[in-house]
Amino acid sequence: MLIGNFLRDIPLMLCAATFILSGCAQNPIEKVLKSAMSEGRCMYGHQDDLMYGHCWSAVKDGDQALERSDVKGVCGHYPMVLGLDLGGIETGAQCNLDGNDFSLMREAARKHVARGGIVTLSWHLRNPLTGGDSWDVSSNKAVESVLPGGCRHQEFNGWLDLLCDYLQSLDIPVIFRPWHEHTGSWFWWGAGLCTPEQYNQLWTMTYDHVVKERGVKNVLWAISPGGYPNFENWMERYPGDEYVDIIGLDQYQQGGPEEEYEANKEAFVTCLRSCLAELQEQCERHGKIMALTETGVESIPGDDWWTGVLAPALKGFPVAYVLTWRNSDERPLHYFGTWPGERSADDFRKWIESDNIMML
Ligand code: BMA
Repeated sequence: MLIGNFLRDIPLMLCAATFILSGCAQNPIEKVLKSAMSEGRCMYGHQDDLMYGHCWSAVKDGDQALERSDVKGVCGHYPMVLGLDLGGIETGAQCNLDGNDFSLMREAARKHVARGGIVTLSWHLRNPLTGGDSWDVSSNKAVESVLPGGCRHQEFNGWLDLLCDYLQSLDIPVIFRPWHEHTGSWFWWGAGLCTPEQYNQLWTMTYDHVVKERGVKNVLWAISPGGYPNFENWMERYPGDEYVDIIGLDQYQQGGPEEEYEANKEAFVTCLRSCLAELQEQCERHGKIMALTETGVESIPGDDWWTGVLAPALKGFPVAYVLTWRNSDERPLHYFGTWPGERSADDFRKWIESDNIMML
């Protein structure tokens, strides 16, 4: 069943308004996510949904209306959760790493919340030591360099200040999901590039700067291990319950030709289910919100990904939201959500109807 009516949105809007006016510490998103979990409902999210999509771009067209959405084009509803990325905010750039103008992103975030939705922000920031991007893993000293006593510590505090300026300028409650997929080694803060202590210190230093020093209170903090975490020890890289509100997971199905996709579907469902079971255990133990913070399969090589893969993977887990990654406007095969005319569009509609998925 779709929930898109105005009445349903009033509580979140009122909450957001009260929150903005009072500057109170209670983030209203928390309540909404927790009720979704307890009611066994899941929200759908899509990265950059209002900014651009398959072969169109509000950014390039300077479209301030921000009404277009691939997802809405398919089912008549916006996704409940809008993902945006802050990569580039740390350098004072006008646009993020994917070419999104930060001012337009602010508009999109506010508009989305005014419509009753939830915004989540990831951060693919530059490598502070090498000057490369997030994926520059050429040095295992990058994390160490930004910690107290490190050669980039001062400069990094300046990066955090630019981040805080932007978070404060939003004037809406958001989810912030920094230092993600840290159980893999493809980002400079990844497992192979720093010790668990350094990772945890990176997180607490970020949190203390943002929350305690700068007083940014409009943020729920989400941590998300990624890939196929080694569950024996992944909680070594966890800063502590007082620094985290949501524990998520980023996990993708391998793309490729349809035959391969068909052949590995079942194994992916099994793998994702076993990871979600671990995640659920930790979320329950630590009293945290559970989410599938990133997922998808590039180019969706089958007609039934939503009901045939995602739905069976999620079945029975109290996942507050699931977010599929972006539909690039520039790379026609780099999409993880559906769009009008895309082969799984019918199946997407079926999924949100039959699985009681929350949309706007
Ligand atoms: C990755 C890809 C990149 C993009 C990055 C940050 O998964 O989509 O093209 O720059 O996310 O959005």
